[in-house]
Amino acid sequence: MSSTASATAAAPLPRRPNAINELTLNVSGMSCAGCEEKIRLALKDVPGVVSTTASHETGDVRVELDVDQASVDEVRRAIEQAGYEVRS
Ligand SMILES: [Cu+2]
Repeated sequence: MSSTASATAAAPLPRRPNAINELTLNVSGMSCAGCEEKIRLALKDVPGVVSTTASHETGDVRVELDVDQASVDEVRRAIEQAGYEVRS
């Protein structure tokens, strides 16, 4: 009389909603639409970056990023490597 019933029903994994976060940085040194484009291109290659919106008028760079993959430090470094200064 052996009971081999397994009572370990797999608990449903907690589903992470696509963890995308938005980050806004203030960047100095942008003076025209070409600068905005340069920053967008620089961030395109950073892992986890989903999209970038830059404005040379306000100096704001808004980055949508997948927090599972992206690191804020890498985002800042990419902007600095493109020749701009991240103020905040
Ligand atoms: Cu420019």
